[in-house]
Amino acid sequence: MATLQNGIKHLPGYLDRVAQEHLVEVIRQIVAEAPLYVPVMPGTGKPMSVRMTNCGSLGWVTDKAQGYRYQPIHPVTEKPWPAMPTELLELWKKLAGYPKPPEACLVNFYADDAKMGLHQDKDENAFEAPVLSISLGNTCLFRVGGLDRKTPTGSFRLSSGDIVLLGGEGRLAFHGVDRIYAGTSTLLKNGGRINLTLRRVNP
Ligand SMILES: O=C(O)CCC(=O)C(=O)O
Ligand SMILES: [Mn+2]
Repeated sequence: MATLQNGIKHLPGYLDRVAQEHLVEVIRQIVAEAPLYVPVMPGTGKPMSVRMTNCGSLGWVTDKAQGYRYQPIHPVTEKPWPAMPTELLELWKKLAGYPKPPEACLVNFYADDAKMGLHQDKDENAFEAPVLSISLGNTCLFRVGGLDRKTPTGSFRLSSGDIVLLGGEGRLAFHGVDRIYAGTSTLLKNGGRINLTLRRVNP
């Protein structure tokens, strides 16, 4: 395990291939019930390149009019999000060091040309809890900075099965995904990358 700037933790290869394949199957079932949709930026309405869905009692959503927020229903189907799978609850219990379970799991799907700009995860009211991030599929270049957008950033690769914990001082660190490296994993038949982030929203 590597502890990076601000105490951010990187656990390379935490999930073995069997566990990764199982999680992909679990996510396929979630996506069948709660389809991936194209999120748009608040204000401008500019579409993001990542497609999203959620599971858990709350899901992170964004749209032009109401912006970033958590809500209990899918913005397109207007149905409650699928339940948080036990596999994810178990990972949180082992790694998060926080007594309450995560309420939201944001599922991000990156096609090989998708990316995510530098941002903070700050729409939660429970910064004492970490954000636990799981990478599946193609490798990405992940960028992390400090608590200020101007703090110099560093970047490293996240591969399939890696876990990152944004916790402690690093909970509000700026981070983003600069690029996906096509063809670096055989986990997802059509390429791309899945990222799952487990979040506690209420203290
Ligand atoms: O894809 C990743 O590794 C990070 C995703 C992320 O930062 C987010 O969804 O807030
Ligand atoms: Mn984030």
